[in-house]
Amino acid sequence: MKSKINKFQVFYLLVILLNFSCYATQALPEKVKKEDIPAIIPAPQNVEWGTGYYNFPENLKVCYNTESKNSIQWLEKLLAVTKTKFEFNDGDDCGNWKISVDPELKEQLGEEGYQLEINTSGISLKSATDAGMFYGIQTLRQMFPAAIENGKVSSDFKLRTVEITDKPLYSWRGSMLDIARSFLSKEYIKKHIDRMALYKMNRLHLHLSDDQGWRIEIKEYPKLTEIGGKSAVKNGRAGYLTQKEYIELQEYAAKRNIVIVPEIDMPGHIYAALVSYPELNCENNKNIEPKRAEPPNIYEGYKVGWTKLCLEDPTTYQFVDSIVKELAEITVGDWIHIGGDEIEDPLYEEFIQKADSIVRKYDKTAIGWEESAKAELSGDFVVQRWNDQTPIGENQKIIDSFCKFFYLDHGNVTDQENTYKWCRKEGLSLETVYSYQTDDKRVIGVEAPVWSELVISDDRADDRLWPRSIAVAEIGWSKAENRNFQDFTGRLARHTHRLENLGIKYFKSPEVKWDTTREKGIFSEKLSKEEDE
Ligand code: TNX
Repeated sequence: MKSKINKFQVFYLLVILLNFSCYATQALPEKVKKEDIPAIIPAPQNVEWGTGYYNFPENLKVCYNTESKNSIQWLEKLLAVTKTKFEFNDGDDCGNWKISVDPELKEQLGEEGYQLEINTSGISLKSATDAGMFYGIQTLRQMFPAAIENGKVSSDFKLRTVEITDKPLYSWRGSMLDIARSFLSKEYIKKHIDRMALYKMNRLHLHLSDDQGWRIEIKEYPKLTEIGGKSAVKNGRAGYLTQKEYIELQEYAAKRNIVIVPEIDMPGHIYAALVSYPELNCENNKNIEPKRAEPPNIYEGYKVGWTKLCLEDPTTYQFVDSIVKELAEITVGDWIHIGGDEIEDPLYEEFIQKADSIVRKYDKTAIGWEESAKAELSGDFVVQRWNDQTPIGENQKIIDSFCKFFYLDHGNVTDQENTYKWCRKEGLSLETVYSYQTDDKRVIGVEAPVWSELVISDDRADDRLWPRSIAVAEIGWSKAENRNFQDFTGRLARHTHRLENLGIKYFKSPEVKWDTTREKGIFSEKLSKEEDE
């Protein structure tokens, strides 16, 4: 039989297909409004929403393959807060939810990607790794009613059909907590890890030492915490993590695909160590203004750049070696951050090179603030860029933390109380943070620091971190062409109850139409169409 399709029809079909693929990431089926589809943050790379629904069942059979065994605990956790009865079975064809981790998908989905398909009869979730599966489950979590975040929900909800293929733009999607100026407890840090995980962030940098305090137990130098752990910035909190607590935090983080990156800030920002071990002062005290560090004179001020290790004294390097050695022994991640910011010294470059080789000796990779790039660095050294004043080698890896986009100790709005504004006088609005973009090929990701000279309570930390960290998460995960501030704030508004149910004391950024109208809880994510009825 002769084909009924002529070449014009083929041409039109091609035009339609091409158009469709160009807009596939934003495509919505006809008559479906944005408000009617789940608000996924960060925006996935590729989504095709359908028009149908999968009715969440009262009884559910989940079928998983052996490789996904580690990850299914997260799905169990999610299902446990619904009233659905569920059962998990190892096999290929034992239910209409299919979970599979398949290393062969690595080429397509990378280390952290996943594929989620919801059709009218069930769900399929695939990834090449545990991390990818974890993120697929986080996406699914954001499709469930917000009430799951703090209580049980009835099973009477439905999920829109969809096909998602998603993976991150950057491998480094970081948050930094300065627990040196003012301490944050292990419990707070765990909560922070949970919140980061919901938004697919994967690096938690802990700034563990500074002039005002030393926050990690070092067995060879016990006075670092006995003396240096007892001080803090004015009105801030003292304290420290024992090695046991640090390890516990790391394990908690690792389960959620988050690597803890410890920083010992050297050779500057070091008063707390000098006062704990005054023998680290230079003989002539030239490493410190105005006078030698000696107990009981702790430092609780705000000035930076006025202390340093004694760089001409060989014992300094024994100290650095011991600290890095102990830290490397208890750190599972690949990186140790050596600080390196804000000092002048003729021996600075030599110090950075020596510290870098000590870090490498203990099988870790060094990270340093951008000033480190003044020294000739080893190829693996990662530079954390904060003010773009230091030229960085062509092949060096970079984490972007530009203060004008990412220093969350700056105000959410202009002149917010208890915030700095030295880097951007009008503060860092949500839109400012969101507007960061680069085509610098050396950049492996982004990280937003919360310095804590003025962030001296949990509530303040929440206020500075949220919702701006969610913007950081989207910048780190979603490709620039999938990002749009208006669309982002629209989705964020629909996370209002989720954030509240998680107990986050977030700043109510005026750029977001926070959802104050809808009742909190079970039906907060009900489809708008149904609400109109
Ligand atoms: C800069 S930039 C610092 C911190 C301060 C912060 C205050 C950099 C690596 N260090 O020592 O806490 O400004 O905003």
